[in-house]
Amino acid sequence: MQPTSNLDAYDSEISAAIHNETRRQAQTLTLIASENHTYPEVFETNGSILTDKYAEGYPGRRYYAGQQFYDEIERLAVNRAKELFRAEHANVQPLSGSPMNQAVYFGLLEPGDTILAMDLTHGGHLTHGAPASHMGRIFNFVRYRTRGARGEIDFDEVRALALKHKPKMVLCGHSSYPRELDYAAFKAIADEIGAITMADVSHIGGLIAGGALANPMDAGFDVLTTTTHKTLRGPRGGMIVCRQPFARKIDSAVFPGLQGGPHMHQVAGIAVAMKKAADAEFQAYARQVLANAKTLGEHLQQSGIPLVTGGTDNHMLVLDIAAGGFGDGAQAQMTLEACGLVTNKQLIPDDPNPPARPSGLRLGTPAVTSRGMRASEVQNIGELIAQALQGHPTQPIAEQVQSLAERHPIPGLALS
Ligand code: DSN
Repeated sequence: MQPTSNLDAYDSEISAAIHNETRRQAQTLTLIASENHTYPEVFETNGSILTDKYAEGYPGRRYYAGQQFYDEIERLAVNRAKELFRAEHANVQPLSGSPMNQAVYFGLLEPGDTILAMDLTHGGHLTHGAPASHMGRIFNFVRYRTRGARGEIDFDEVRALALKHKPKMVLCGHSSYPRELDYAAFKAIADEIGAITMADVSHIGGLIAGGALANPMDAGFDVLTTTTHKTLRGPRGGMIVCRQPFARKIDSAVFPGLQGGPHMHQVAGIAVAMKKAADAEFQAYARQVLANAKTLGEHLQQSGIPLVTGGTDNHMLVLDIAAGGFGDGAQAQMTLEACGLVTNKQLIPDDPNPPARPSGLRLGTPAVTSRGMRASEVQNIGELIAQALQGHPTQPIAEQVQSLAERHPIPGLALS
């Protein structure tokens, strides 16, 4: 039973914005690597009565009455997370990626402790200690970088920094790095100094769940964090899985340490997305996301658009717009958006330009793959991107993008 709605009649401004956004997504192509199209079933959980209730605590240990079905939902989500990521413990309550990572730091470390993490322009995330994030002020972040044309992690540097700074935690993971990570190498270095290992796989969580990329928990990592709305295709949210010795501290750090009542409509949606992710169909989806990214990268390179690291092992591509002579990432983002190709500007390693006008542009294939696109459509997208960056007239490109988008509807999305 779903609530009946009269949003349109009651608040025509908000209703119109939702209709317009629906149309915008339907008629354009989302190429932002961190975005995706979720399932109709997740829209159903997110719009359900579960949004009404407080459920502070954990299954069997809640603070308010009326929790029978919330316990059931959270237990299902936790068990599915443990199975998908082959972990001993899971917490599915983080509201999103930032509180998820903060909970791990606060749960397992003390303020002032050192964390060894990826340099931000080389692909690290804001919560990995950007000066603008509170985490950068509370913890002491030391940075490792990538090297060479292929952008490999410099493990000599990781080890030297680990031995020098003795971090309490070795953190790997990224929001803009198109290569696979060698988890065993991180683990070996962390073991040498007795550090906790944490992998923030927010971008690639779905690709790991779908078996297309390696799982850091299989390499003996202590903690894995992932958002649930990127490659995992669930609702917005975050989750933490870990080895049993870290379970209690992480749970207490999430609640009551950092958050109050979990958003149980999200938790239910996360459970649904993980049921989907356990299916063979999702494994095929994860492989197709990777294949599409490779195809797109090859096409762009053939068109004279250089890629940071020279290619991709995952779902994302980082284009070196400045080196290609196409201006900067901000200009490229605007040019492409005018054509219905929705992307984001991106810093590249050691970028000489500021974040507002960086040298790069980041692309990803999760959302177009969710619309059923494969090699030929992705080649077509590559061609349209190249034409737009090369200054071809906008209108014909925009028409082709819209036509491609409309031939591949967003699953379950009705246009009214
Ligand atoms: N905003 C997300 C991304 O685009 O990578 C991460 O926080």
